[in-house]
Amino acid sequence: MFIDYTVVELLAGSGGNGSVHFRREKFVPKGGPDGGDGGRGGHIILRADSNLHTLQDIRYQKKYKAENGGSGGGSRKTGKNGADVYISVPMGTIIKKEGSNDIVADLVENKQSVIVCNGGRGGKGNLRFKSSTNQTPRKAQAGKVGESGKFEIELKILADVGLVGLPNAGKSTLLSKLSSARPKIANYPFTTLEPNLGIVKYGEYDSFVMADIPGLIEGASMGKGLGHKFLRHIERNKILMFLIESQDDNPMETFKTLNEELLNFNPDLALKKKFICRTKEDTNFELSKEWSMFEEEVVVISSVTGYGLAELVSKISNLL
Ligand SMILES: Nc1nc2c(ncn2[C@@H]2O[C@H](COP(=O)(O)OP(=O)(O)OP(=O)(O)O)[C@@H](O)[C@H]2O)c(=O)[nH]1
Ligand SMILES: [Mg+2]
Repeated sequence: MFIDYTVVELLAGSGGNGSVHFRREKFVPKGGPDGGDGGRGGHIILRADSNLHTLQDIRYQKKYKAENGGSGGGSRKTGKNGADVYISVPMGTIIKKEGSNDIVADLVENKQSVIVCNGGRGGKGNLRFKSSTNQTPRKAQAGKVGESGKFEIELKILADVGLVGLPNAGKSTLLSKLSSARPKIANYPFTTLEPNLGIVKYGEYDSFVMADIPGLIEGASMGKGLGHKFLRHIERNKILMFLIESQDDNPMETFKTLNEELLNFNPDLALKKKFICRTKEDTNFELSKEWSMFEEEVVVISSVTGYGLAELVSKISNLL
């Protein structure tokens, strides 16, 4: 299952208490203070893992608590630090404080990590309170409470190219032709129910990431069809590619519909590089490469015959 949103409660560990203790040895009649500091509470840390692609693994665990720090002891013994808790998430994960738009962290690189809740500091032991005027301090500090709170964890896919189109436009078929991804393909609308990612290799060593998003229909940004739930996943694509079938009688209208849904969702999407890809060329040979009524550039392809695919890949690589 593709899970891209969850809310969790995070509690870092509290610091251990400092110790009040005096040195007692047989032949040292008046040993001074030797109480050690408490240990730090465990942090809660989120870490990006390139092997993960959804928040599936963390959807059931709603609460995470890190260990408390140990108390300080006699003989200047410092308490043990509480163990940190690591939560692994996919790249593209954003963390916000619940109900606020302030982004605590945005994990975009593999192994990037961030402390979301800091463990509490350990309290100072009485050894630290010794001074010229107070040789026998009987006070120590309590450990600080760890940070805690409710956080929204949201995944916004990071892809180079996002495929946008009406249901059945041929998005998944294209992705399966260009990458090793194997999304479900069928001749009915809404075959794709969750985003699929594929890596498109070209040249000797180069590649880019393509995201196949469920089909959009008019009203998607208002919640119609499946579209709106997934629109957030094109916000961070570098290029948007609009797929429109060759048999479409009114491609201009289709383009406008798709574009409006995107802009209703997020006006900033207007700033993205975009171009149009007429699909299923094999079903309408009238379409020539040069033909265009759009301001945007147009590429014509057929995923069945392979027509135009090499040109499409080089176009995308040039744009990137
Ligand atoms: N003739 C022909 N058929 C194609 C081509 N590309 C896709 N199709 C067919 O079009 C239908 C829809 O293809 P999909 O790739 O599932 O379309 P989609 O855009 O992913 O559809 P949704 O996931 O429902 O939004 C399938 O029956 C495909 O076999 C093409 O280049 N030529
Ligand atoms: Mg599909």
